[in-house]
Amino acid sequence: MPENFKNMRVVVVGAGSTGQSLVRYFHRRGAEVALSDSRSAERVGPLSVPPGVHLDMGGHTDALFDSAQLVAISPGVPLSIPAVAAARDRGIPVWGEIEIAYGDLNAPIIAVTGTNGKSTTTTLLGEIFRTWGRKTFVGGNLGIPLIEAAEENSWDWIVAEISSFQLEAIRDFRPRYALLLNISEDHLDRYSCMDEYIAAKGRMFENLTENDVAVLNADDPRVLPLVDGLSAQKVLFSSRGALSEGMGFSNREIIWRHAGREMRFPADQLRIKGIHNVENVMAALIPPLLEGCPEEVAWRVACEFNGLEHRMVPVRTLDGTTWYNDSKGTNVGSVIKGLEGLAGQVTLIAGGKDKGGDYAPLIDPVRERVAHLILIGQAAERMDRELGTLTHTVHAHSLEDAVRLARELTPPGGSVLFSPGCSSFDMFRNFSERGDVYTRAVRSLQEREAH
Ligand code: UMA
Ligand code: ADP
Repeated sequence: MPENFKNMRVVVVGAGSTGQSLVRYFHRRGAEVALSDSRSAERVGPLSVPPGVHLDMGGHTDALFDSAQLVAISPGVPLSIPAVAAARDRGIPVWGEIEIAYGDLNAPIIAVTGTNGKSTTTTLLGEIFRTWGRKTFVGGNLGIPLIEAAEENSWDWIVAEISSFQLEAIRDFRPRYALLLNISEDHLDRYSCMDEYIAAKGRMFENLTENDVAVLNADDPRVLPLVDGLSAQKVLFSSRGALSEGMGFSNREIIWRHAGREMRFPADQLRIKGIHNVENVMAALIPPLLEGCPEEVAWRVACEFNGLEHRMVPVRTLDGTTWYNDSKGTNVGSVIKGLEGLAGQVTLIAGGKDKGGDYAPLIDPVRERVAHLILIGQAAERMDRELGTLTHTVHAHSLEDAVRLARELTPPGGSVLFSPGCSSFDMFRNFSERGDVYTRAVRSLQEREAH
């Protein structure tokens, strides 16, 4: 049952895309809405909110939170900031946008979380359900806030990418399908330790019942312990072999065994490459196949899926060197997968805003696969200390400079991989702006003159 928000005093925290969607949502439902942001109005910039909404910019005013009946929080705002922590202490409900959307949405939700592969898997799932003729909303952490789905509440399915930040402020959120792709180090600038990050991810399962399905990566040692004792049906996927029940991978075939039936799909037909993408495809096939989507439809859509921008995209081949854009590689786990997907020696451009994680898992891949390491951004010094002795390492003062250096250093036949392992916010607005800058710099390189 949707809450009745009429005349309720609601404070929305964070004036990004989530906050603005929340303001519009509550305003339409007759609430008395205020929007609070730590940044000044000037820095926040133009807002797409109705006139008459009270704006509390340049800090979070305690008195406003004191009188609130509900605080609706954006994912980028930690629950620990003083104004929010005080509201919680006084018993004022603090809900995230996911929770508020859940209370209103009529359609079943397929929620996708994990450290890497969420956007790829979410998008592919959406494509499969739409091609199957189901009216499907696709959004969440991917871009369009989930709360926007409530405006046209006539969906057959909702496919939502869900981040750990969003899960921190749920109460009843209960997806029909909960997919957990993998867990590796990330966001340790927000969480005090890895256990705290894992616990946030684990909250996706807390309201599941025996009528719901958890789709889980059987190969990841952090995944299964998280769902111990879960009453929901568990469906596993593994890229390390066929499973007697579930989705497996063997001899380049994806093998689905369920309820006494077997289906086989040749992975070489997929356009998206790499074992990590086989995992994403396996996870994305499970909900539609369980829901009765014809296997030819699901598999055709998976095969025709081109992947998303800024994820291991071959930008061009120039003088025998292929340049890859993996600007969305924002943690160590995704850099490792990026390197694994390339043959031969690689020039790696990495760095950006450090997230407090451990670079040690990169030691072996860098030693074995990276001929030249080119470092950019705030993290460059730390990465140099922890990885710089393993291979030839240089610093670049901009991404364009890094591209220029990579051109000089990489012999024909090699690969240049831009997979930063860090977030972009030290030098760019977001990962896509960063990827665009890289792509432009690579495209503007001139061919060497033939001798
Ligand atoms: N702010 C405060 N007080 C604070 C901290 C922040 O007022 O103490 C304000 C900031 O000044 C800013 C606003 O909060 O104006 C930003 O809120 P937000 O960071 O939640 O940004 P949104 O634009 O609402 O974007 C969020 C997600 N951002 C984060 O989780 C950080 C987007 O994911 C998501 O696409 C969007 O909601 C729609 O669901 C981005 C992301 O980086 C892409 N996600 C992380 C990731 O993928 O690794 C989790
Ligand atoms: P997310 O939304 O979780 O950040 P994306 O689909 O956008 O995931 O992919 C982000 C990065 O992670 C890409 O750069 C890609 O190379 C890498 N990646 C994608 N899928 C996986 C996976 N299943 N396991 C590990 N790395 C992955």
